[in-house]
Amino acid sequence: LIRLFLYPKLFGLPDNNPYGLKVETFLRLAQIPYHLEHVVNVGAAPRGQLPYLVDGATVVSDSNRMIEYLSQTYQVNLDDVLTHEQRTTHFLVTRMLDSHLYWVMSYSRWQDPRFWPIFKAAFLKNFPQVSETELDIPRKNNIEKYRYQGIGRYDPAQVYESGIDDLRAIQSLLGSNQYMFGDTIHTIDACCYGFLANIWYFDIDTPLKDFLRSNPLVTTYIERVRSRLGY
Ligand SMILES: N[C@@H](CCC(=O)N[C@@H](CS)C(=O)NCC(=O)O)C(=O)O
Repeated sequence: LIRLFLYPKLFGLPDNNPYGLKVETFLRLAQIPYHLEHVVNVGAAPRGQLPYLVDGATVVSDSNRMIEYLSQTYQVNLDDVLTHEQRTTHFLVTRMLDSHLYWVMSYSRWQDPRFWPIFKAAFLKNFPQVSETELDIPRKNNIEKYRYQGIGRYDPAQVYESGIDDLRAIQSLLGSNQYMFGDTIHTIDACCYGFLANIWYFDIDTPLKDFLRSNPLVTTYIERVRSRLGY
């Protein structure tokens, strides 16, 4: 059985981390059996990052490489009919979410003093193995990362505006479709869900969540994807 190593559950989601939730959602949509291993210690992870998966003797890290591996190994046909243009859109959307929106979401949880206490309390409640002081270590590291990445040098309002730009792009591509590419679900929807669900189902009213709240076509889309996942 495939073992997926990921961060802890939160607010009813199998992972509070968008990369892990993306892969978990893909596994569900592809109906590939798996076992979840929730951890916070990244010591055993390739490159010291979660998520990663172990399938027999094979270890795969990086959410997109994992999805590629699973698609090929288990002959997943979710994306068989996509056009070249749709495949390019998938690539660009995934890049935007992974390399930009991720930082804004992470900043809202770990750095923003309005939301950090709520995130911390929820995290500690769900994962009591971790102490409050232990959680201060990733916080400090993350704040340092935001500074080096650059996001930490902007005003909070500017940070959120740049994340809302990403959400607006998703909203625009989705339009009134059922799923990103029309009436049928594809891997891109697992990728979007990993991020959007981690905003929408969090009991933390960040400006990102406020934006989603004012866009019912997007929130209905998130609920529609979730309704296929069985939790
Ligand atoms: N490109 C990777 C990104 C994974 C990643 O950034 N993981 C971060 C948390 S969101 C991590 O585990 N960081 C641990 C650390 O840096 O100590 C993917 O798509 O899976």
